Amino acid sequence: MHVEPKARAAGARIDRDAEMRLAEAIGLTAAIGLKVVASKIVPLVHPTPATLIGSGKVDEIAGDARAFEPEVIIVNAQLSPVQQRNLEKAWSTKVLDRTALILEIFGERARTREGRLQVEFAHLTYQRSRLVRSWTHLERQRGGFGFLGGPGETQIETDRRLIGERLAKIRRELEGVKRTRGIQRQARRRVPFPVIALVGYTNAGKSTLFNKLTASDVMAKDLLFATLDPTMRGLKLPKGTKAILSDTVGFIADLPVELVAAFRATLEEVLEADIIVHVRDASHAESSAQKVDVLKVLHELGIEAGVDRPFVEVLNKIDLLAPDVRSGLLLANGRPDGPIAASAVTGDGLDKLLTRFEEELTGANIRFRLMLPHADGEGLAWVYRHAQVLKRSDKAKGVELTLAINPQDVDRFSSRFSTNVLTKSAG
Ligand SMILES: Nc1nc2c(ncn2[C@@H]2O[C@H](COP(=O)(O)OP(=O)(O)O)[C@@H](O)[C@H]2O)c(=O)[nH]1
Ligand SMILES: [Mg+2]
Repeated sequence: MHVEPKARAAGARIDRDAEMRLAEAIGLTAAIGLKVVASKIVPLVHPTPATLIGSGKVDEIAGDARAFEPEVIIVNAQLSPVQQRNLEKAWSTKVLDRTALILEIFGERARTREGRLQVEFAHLTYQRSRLVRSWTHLERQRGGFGFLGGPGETQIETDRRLIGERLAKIRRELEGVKRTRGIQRQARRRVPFPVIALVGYTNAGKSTLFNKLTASDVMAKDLLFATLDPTMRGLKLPKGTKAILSDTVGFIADLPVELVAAFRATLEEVLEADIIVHVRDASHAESSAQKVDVLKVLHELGIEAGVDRPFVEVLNKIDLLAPDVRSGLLLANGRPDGPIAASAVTGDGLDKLLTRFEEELTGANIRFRLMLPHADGEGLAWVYRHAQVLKRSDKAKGVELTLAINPQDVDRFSSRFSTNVLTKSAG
């Protein structure tokens, strides 16, 4: 359910806003694996202290709750602890507000130690102020990350002192983690393939694109960690370059301020990416403003899109645009540094996108041409394991290969093959 304040709930454009916000909330709900059985927009004329929305609406939704018997009702607004409790009573259903929903998502997605601590911190701060019956149940049911483990929520409520102590401890740990962050990042095992990270607003189509690009790809099965982490999957590009595609939570409109640090922490993984892909909803009314937000946050994270690493902009959902606009955008797709217009649903433009990924990845590598004697089967095997074979021709003298090699592997390569190299060039 989305609650639309009256200040906004007037006029046709505003209706569209409310629809968009409801769509976003539904997307966020789906992101934590819940199935949405019903949704509605509730206009808010005067906020009611006890229940936020008016008693007529509370009754109406109580009827919906009896009809659909949901596990949880999500109110896309901030509820005070009292309002949450009253609504839970009126609807005989667990109630999550917007902050709780977003925290659930961040909790599932935070992977780095700093990320987990940031989310735990935000979660505990939130919990300290309210009854958490609904939530803890939800976590248990979905096998979520269950911050406090064993103790029941009544105990959590009655012992705020414990939460306070834990918060203080997290704060100290966070300071420690921040100090050593640089060292950890260097030490972290590099994924054996380049990583391509999808960023952008919620609902831009990141997950749809992620699934579409990796769906028919057998490589997903080859990679051990792919099965461990559902947001990373293998991807084989048109000429055979292998990469890992990584999905992210994405930006959320009107993010509650107390969640900003936790949100950033979920983007930590992006810092490691070799290519950053900004997925935009080209049909969205606020598409340009969203782009500015995304670039700003990336900048604040220390990522200079297009400067320190390749950056690709995707204008997604072009199937929703007028045919002439769509075909105009598709025509412009070939331009070297321009955006790629695409539709994750119809598949339009995705071939161009994959080609761009490959160009960006192989272009950053060092190229070698070399001649390997036919007898050097071991050398050939090494090459196929560690380099991208761009071209191969079998000649009488041996096998002539053109390779692209990751800069970090060049030393190893050079010492093994110094006598075989014919030419070397960048890019
Ligand atoms: N028409 C259309 N809908 C799309 C496209 N890509 C995604 N969607 C829809 O947009 C909504 C949000 O997509 P999702 O992938 O969950 O976005 P995410 O939040 O960025 O991961 C879903 O309802 C998708 O079906 C597209 O190219 N065209
Ligand atoms: Mg998604």
